[in-house]
Amino acid sequence: MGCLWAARLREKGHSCTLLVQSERLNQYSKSNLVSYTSPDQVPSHNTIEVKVIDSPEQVINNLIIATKAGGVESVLDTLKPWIKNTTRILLLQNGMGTQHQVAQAFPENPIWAASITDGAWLKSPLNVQHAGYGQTFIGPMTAAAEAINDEFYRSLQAPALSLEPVDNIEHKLWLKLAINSCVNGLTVLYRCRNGELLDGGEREQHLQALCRETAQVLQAAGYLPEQPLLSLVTQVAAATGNNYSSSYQDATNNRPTELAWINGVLIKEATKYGLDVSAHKALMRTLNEAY
Ligand code: KPL
Repeated sequence: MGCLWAARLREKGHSCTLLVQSERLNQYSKSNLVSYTSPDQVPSHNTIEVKVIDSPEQVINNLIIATKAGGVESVLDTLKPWIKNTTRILLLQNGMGTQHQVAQAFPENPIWAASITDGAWLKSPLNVQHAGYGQTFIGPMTAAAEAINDEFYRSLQAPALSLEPVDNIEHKLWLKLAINSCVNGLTVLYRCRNGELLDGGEREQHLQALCRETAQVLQAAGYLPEQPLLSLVTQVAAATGNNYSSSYQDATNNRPTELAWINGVLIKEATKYGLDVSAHKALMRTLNEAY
């Protein structure tokens, strides 16, 4: 996602520095070209500055954190000397938890969270394939963000990213979490594409069981969507049928998944309301043992 955003922001003419872990720096070519291929296979290339994360060398004015949820804390620890109270921080993580942690840790900063449905994958370092156009909802997490919301939103526009400001990002994050909690873990369990969960058999029944539990939690938390959750999840699995979910990609590339911030958060929320989420618990147990 970081590469997708960097490529699109550069295309718009924004200056942009990619901060990466030192051990990954040698993967990037000396030309520092970021390549983007649109969903309809139109390529574009832009130069980009790449630096090691612990040496941005100057105070950061605008920071987009595009790591997985599990990486946010250490990124902020590393970058702390370069963050001032006015640094604008945009969080792109899946799931829930990190957004509130960051807002608590930097209460004076303008902080926004995004909920993203674009599909993207890296063909190679700095070479991103935009797999499917999606929607990005962006909403403020702190009062300082609310105060400059319109200006921030206007400055972010970039080609091929469909951005929409929302007042209640929490609602969007919960809805995305709900969909991901039903789809992502199952694609890891059955080692399949999103669409292959709709098999009219065991996988689909498993999906339905997760959806039933998730819908109860959404209802208790006050975030039930207008459309029944099962039909929404089925629609997303079908529309992204050829994609491998982000959790599947993480698991098969031996990276930690974000399921603790997705199903883990759902299970914690269910406990608050005394709701039975045994299908989610069983799924997490199986995956934690397997991965
Ligand atoms: O958001 C996704 C993800 O993979 O994390 C879905 C909607 C499941 C699309 O792949």
